[in-house]
Amino acid sequence: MMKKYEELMKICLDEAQKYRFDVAPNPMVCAIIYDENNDKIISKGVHKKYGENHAERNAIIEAGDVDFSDKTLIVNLEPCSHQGKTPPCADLIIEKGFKKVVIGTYDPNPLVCSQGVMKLKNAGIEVISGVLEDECKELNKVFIKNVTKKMPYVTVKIATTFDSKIVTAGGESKWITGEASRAYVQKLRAQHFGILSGSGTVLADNPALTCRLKGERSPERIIIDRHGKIPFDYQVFRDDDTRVFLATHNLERDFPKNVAPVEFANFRDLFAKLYNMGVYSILVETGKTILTTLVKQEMADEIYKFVSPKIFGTGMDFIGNLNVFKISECYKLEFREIERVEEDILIKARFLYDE
Ligand code: AOF
Ligand code: ZN
Repeated sequence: MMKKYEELMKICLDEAQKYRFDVAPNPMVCAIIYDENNDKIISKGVHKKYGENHAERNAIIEAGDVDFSDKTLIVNLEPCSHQGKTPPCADLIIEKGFKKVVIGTYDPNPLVCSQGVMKLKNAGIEVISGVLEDECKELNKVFIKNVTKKMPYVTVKIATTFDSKIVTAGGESKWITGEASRAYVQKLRAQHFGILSGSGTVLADNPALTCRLKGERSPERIIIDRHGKIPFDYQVFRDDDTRVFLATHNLERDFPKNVAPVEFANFRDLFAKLYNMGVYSILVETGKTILTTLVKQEMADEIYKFVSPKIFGTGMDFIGNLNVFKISECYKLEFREIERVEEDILIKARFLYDE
């Protein structure tokens, strides 16, 4: 049966992710009601919009007038136990008399946090947890950070040579990685709420920082420009219905109406402010200086490093001085995945910080 649960959980993950931007800062959740005796899916329910029905409730409504007493509910997140904008799913599941509940991962929301499972178990429902747990956590990594830290989830994207260089000794940086890697970055942009870049990169390349994939949404732009050096006719400031946050200390300018200046003390302060304005995840695409500061301030959650099979020898390293003199002082990561992207390799790694 475990293989079957995994197969159904995959369907949940697939369905849930379609509503990433509509449900935020809530998690992406899908529930399936399954008849084990007849190997049949009875119904599917998805959490589709923040403030509206949770996945379990939608699956139950969709099932209609059914006897639930021999049915299994599969859901990628622990059913909630609290009264939020909607009533507790665990209570509804108990009321309907389900036989079994299969969950992917526990809900880290301090208001739920394994109390949903406890309620179900106390009511005599069999609970199986941890089905495709890693995948379920990965899907909702932004929610997990949001609900536990009230901060956006921050992913740094870098493209380097095999010897971790980002610029040649002669000052060239285009292009280090291949076309497939650059197309992959477009997909990443579409999945993030915000994209962050700095004045160095913007002044050098005048990038648009949009997602150029058809039908996909572009992230909101966050530009770090402490001294207000970037002219407002640069591409990042154009008015295209996407909010632009300008992180700056120079408030003396007349800002275009689509540009919101944000004063900040450090990255923690800036990110907390952005979180409160609905920027729940950020893709950082900057140069060495900002990346170094970000890592020093322990504000990056994850790094996506595209490595191209080229060697520059001398040139600019992707990261600068972190004041690490002893190995025991180094910044630590955990490798999560390695993917081949045509001629390049993508390494996904998570930062490990002491709590
Ligand atoms: C579930 N199923 O589909 C979702 C859950 O304000 P509310 O009522 O929408 O509650 C939001 C919280 O409920 C959210 O922070 C998370 O802990 C949980 N989300 N739970 O059982 C769902 N979206
Ligand atoms: Zn719920």
